[in-house]
Amino acid sequence: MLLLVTCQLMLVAVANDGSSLWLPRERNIQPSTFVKGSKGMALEELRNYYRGEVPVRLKLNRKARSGDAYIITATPERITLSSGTPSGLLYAAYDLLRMQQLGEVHSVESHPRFSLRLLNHWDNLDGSVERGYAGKSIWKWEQMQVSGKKVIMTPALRQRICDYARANASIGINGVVINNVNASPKMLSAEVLQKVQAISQLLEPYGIRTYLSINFASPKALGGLPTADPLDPQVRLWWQQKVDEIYRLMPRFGGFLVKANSEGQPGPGDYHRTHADGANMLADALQPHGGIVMWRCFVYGANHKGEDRVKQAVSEFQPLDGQFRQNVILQTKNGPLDFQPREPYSPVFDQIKQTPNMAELQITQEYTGQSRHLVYLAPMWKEFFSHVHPMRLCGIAGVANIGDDANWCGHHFSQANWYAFGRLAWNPDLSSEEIAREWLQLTFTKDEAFVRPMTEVMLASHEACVDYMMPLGLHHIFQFDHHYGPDPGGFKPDYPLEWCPVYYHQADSLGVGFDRSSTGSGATAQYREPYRSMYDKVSTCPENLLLWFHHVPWSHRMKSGLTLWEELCAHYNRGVNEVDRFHAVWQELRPLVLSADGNDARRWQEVEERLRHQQANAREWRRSCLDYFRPFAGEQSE
Ligand code: GCW
Repeated sequence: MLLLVTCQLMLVAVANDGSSLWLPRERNIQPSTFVKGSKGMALEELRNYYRGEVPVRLKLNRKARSGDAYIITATPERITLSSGTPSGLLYAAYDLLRMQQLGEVHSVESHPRFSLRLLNHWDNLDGSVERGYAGKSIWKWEQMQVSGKKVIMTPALRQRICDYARANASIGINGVVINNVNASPKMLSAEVLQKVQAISQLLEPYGIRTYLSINFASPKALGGLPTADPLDPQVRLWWQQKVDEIYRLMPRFGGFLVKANSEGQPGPGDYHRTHADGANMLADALQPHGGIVMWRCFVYGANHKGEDRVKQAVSEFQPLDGQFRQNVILQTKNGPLDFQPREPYSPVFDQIKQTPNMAELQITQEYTGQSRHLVYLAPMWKEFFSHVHPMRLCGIAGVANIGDDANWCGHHFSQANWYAFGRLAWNPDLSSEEIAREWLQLTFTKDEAFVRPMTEVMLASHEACVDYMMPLGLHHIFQFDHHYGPDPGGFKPDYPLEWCPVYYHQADSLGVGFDRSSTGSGATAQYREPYRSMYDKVSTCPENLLLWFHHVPWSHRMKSGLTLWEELCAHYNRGVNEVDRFHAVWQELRPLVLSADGNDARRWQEVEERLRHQQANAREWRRSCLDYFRPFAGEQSE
């Protein structure tokens, strides 16, 4: 009898696969009657998930001019949520639910620091995801059938998209670009646009606007015009009509994201026009509808071919500053190269003064272990904000790490990066630690014996990754194309030099590192003071960026007293030891993870396997890099 009962209980306890993210897991069987007030998604969410007995009132004050800001007033008798917008109320509702989950409800006044808090999906129409490590795209185009003016979607797809919208809204994300910046012209076909409309209708109740990446050659590729020249009247008319068509379908459509004349994508340069000509043409079409253009500064290898790659964005865009329409925003990656484990900030943020700037961060871990390594990115993003003050940005975009894997992000701990991105986009003053603690408590357990050591692991994980991959400012020594493992000797004569690792470390018998100082490529001159002078000299350059800016002799004495070579070895060793330590902590915490809600064996095991893999990878990085650099440094193998 006892055995039977135990078996039944085990059947009931379905393995936690991570699909519920950080959100409350238990829905009320009967919607809560304690919640009253203005209708909408906030009311629905609280009815379903609020479990307290203190009555909650939702007040929508349309006269308030504070956008999505909200106030929660909590007294022992009543909790009042108020905002000027329905989405503000929704954010307040999620804040209340979060406090409920964390076990302490208090009064709050909150407002978002950035008005644009966007995810950028690099999802393709064929279901693949560029740099996606969590399965296929969540937009299942084939599960949407267009029938006349209607789109019929499978219930599973509809549910997944709503869950996705809900997760985003719970952390304040208010817009999504749903397709890859390497955009197919087909994205703007009538049929696909109808499907986009169906998606946007599911996102909208959660305060999320839809945006699209466009292919600049669409008038030619899709519209059959002989040119896509932005100054051609027919081309301009084509875009105008396309934009009008989009807004007829989606009156709250957000606008376009554009990658032009970069890595083979078409752009205004194909017609000897500038980026401003291209952006302004689109801006003119979008302006009557209130739409925006986010024009990417990730441009190299075109007009400034041959120049140090990290200088090219400033060379290209700085002369155009002041020529863009008001509804154009320049979107720039945090660093001047390409989402490396550590980069200095991009000097575009210093040099573009008259055009609004947005920062692009990469949540998907293309260069930080993909979905195999536990690397918590909040500390890296905070480092960026410490140089580029959030006040200088009007928005922030994160390249999504979301796919159709059950747990959304491949690695259970990669969910923390999605979460941290949203929380920082709302409030960049939150500390990495606060966010990690919060996420761990919501996602695993509130037990301090678990939260404390795992917070520490998360906080140490980014620096560990830098140490075992590319310490002291080394960069881009990844294997070609997939960018996963190490290849410090990588060189392919048929590839652009700026894709080859050897171009970036410049190792020789004298030293290692890329001289970007005033005696080298002069990239340091693109920075504002005090950074310009600081980065320019070996003696003042922060050691964690030394080899980014300087070619340094192997015998150079570091602050520790070690030679450069010895210091390099010490960092690689530290990185490996750190991952070993993370694994040991995770093993020790097994009983706590498992007892959290009795069904967490699966998540524990999946993280365990990935940590073992990370350990092996960290060793591989150390071996491969030190073996490669050793002969240059004139050292004998051990
Ligand atoms: O990081 C590089 C990636 C490309 C990506 C490109 C970009 C979408 O390797 O896959 O393309 O940057 O940001 O445009």
